[in-house]
Amino acid sequence: TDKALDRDCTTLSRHVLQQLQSFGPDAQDLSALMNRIALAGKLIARRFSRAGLMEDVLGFTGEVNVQGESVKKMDIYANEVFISVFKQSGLVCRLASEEMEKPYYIPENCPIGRYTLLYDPIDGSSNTDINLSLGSIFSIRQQEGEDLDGQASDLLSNGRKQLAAGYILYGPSTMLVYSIGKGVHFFTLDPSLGEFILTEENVKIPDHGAVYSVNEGNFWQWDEQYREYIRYVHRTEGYTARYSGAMVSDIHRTLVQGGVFLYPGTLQKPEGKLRLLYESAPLAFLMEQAGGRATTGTVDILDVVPKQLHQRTPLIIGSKEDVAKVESFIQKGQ
Ligand code: P6P
Repeated sequence: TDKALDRDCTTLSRHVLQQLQSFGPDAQDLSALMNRIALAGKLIARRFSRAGLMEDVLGFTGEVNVQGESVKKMDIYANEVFISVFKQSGLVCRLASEEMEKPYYIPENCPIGRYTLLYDPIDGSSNTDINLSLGSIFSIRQQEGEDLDGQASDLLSNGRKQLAAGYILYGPSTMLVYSIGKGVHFFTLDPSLGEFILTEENVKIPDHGAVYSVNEGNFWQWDEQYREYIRYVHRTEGYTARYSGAMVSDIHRTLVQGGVFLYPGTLQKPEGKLRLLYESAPLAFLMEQAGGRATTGTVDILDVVPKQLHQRTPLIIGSKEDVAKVESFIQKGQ
């Protein structure tokens, strides 16, 4: 049959089923789950595409979230999209989100051993009102135990427990990138079909890239060893800087072109700004699947066991040679 036609028929759900042949009955569930994530992505992408044309999409709500950050209307809308999409799914027992202090329970979905979705509904929401790219980040885990106290303490485990992880990038095109532990795969939304179509399979990050991605506005907030690394890339031929303000965009560029993204701890936030369970761990899962690395600077991100749901972490992520270069400055500084 026609190659282009074959490709247009490689939808996300078909790809997940192909990936999961050895998973048995779980394959159907995870395929259905990924389809619900795709639906959430389509709903959010549609809203963004009309943001300037509709009332009540852009701007702030006037609220402050559990992170102490001012909440954008799109943060709330996107959070509610994920809840609504999964309430009817029959697949997910709990939703843990950056926008909610406690997980959202869906008891009617909850035979033991079902899935939990951890997500950042809109990552980089500072880009909402200026029409720059941003993303949603998701991570899927299997519930362990009965969570009778409603504290979801089984989620406080390392990132290697993730069954699947990925992001949706709302950019010039809307892309969904995911892994279920069998490589990293890119899908692009074809609005005329309303489907995410496979555009790249088994993506591997280059071992080195020219780009370092960090907010240099924090330069004097960092420990000296990070300043030493920045002085090194400033004076060494072949490096250039890119920083978008939305981690999903910066991570996607890093995945495609190579390089390193870093958000070190600062004087105000020694533990870093980025959250572990629904930002750094899912992206670390993807990056390792693509042959890259992700570390706090001293420990692999996927080995960190959080003490609380919204725990933050320093993050250095990208090509293994470039991550190692940053680590070498950290080790020198210790
Ligand atoms: P800063 C967005 O708020 C975010 O969580 C990431 O998407 C982004 O990389 C980072 O924070 C930007 O933070 O302090 O550089 O503005």
